[in-house]
Amino acid sequence: MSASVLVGTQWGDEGKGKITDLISGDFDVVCRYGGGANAGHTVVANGHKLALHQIPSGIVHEDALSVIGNGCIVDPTVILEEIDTLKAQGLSCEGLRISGNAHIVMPYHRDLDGAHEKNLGKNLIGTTKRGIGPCYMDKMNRTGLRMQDMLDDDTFREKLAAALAYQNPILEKVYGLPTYTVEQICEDFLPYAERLRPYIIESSKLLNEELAAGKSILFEGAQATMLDIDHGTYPFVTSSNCTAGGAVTGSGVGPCNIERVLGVAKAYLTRVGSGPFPTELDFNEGVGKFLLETGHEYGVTTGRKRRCGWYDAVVVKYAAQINGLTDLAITKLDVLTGLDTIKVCTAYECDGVEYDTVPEHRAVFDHAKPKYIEVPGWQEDITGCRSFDELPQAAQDYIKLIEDLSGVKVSLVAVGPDREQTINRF
Ligand code: 2SA
Ligand code: GDP
Ligand code: MG
Repeated sequence: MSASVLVGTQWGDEGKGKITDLISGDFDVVCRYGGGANAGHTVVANGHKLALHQIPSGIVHEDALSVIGNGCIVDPTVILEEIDTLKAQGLSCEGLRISGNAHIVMPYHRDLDGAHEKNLGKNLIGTTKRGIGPCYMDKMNRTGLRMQDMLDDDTFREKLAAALAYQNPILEKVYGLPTYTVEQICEDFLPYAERLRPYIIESSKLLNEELAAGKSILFEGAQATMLDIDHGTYPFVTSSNCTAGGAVTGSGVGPCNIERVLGVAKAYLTRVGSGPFPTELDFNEGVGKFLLETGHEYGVTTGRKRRCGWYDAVVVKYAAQINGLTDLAITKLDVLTGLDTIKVCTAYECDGVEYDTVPEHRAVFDHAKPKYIEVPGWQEDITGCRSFDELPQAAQDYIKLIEDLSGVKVSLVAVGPDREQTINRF
């Protein structure tokens, strides 16, 4: 019995899709445990580039099962588009399974997400506008619809009628938005249900049966530690538990099954959306612009420019604690090539007090000023390196510094987007 969790250690887009694809060949099942179509996980392999939002990145390995766990929320339009795209690329979706307990993202969730953001004005969260917050609100409020409600048309209509009796007044009276009728939504959703029905299963049962049969599971985290609803920079976070603990509640397997927790960290730092970011650089000039352009830092789901900054060792150390990391994968090391020197944040100064861990109180973290050390960069192209020894000394030292500051072994180093462009130190 063994399960591993792969989790983002920063503010997302660390390259979780690439690392999941790389290691998922070693697992029998790959399972997403949280988030929805807000995620954008890129896989580059065998000459194909895939941007996955809902479906686990393990889908590329056709003999593995790809499970969307109960902790996820599913947007039927996005997942059906994704299934079509995968099939058009010659990939079968026969291994796809969707938890009947996963909640459905409805059209009104998207409307409410957009309207709420608009109302927040300059304090907006900068969401992906994929209806994530409103859908999880409905889940917690016990007014949501679940994938299992799609198994029977009459049940779907009945649940939808109850949901609309609650949602329509909010849409109309709070936000001045158009309301929905049951028929209007059923016109689109009943055909969606028809297509999705074969994939809907009792996922916790399946996952536990797989474990009992000696099969291995990789839990693929979406978003990241600093975007976690409990442990991130609230309220500038997503609405799910992205951290390793979410793998347990978001899938229904016991915590003792989890043997390893692999944290993915970018060799620098990016963030999309609002919220504190102590090591942020101006992406219009200098190193900030260099990272944006060299790293192609644009959102996979929304196309937004990502905010860029220096590697923040305090954030990754915090992620090591919150997730119980056993290993780290450092990605995009190649993007730093060409810099004379590289800065690494090792502590914050917050209102005259030094912190070597992320302050949990927002009023403190909002004022965090980074304290840096500066280390030599390297000029050599490292995209062809396949062993640690092939890396220039300065790049090796940078990785060792990351290990020292996080207390976690760096077991993988990515030096390019392709599956092959990886140094394995496991
Ligand atoms: P939401 O939509 O309610 O989850 O947004 C809340 C915050 O969470 C951030 N968030 C993300 N951050 C990084 N990457 C994400 N996925 C896409 C990608 C993002 C994109 O892979 O590039 O395309 O813009 C993601 N999803 C949510 C979001 O920016 C808010 O700060
Ligand atoms: P995820 O959300 O964590 O899966 O990350 P994204 O897919 O949103 O963003 C990561 C981007 O970096 C994608 O375009 C990847 O193809 C790319 N990428 C991943 N690893 C590397 C790497 O080591 N070097 C470079 N240059 N690009 C990488
Ligand atoms: Mg992403």
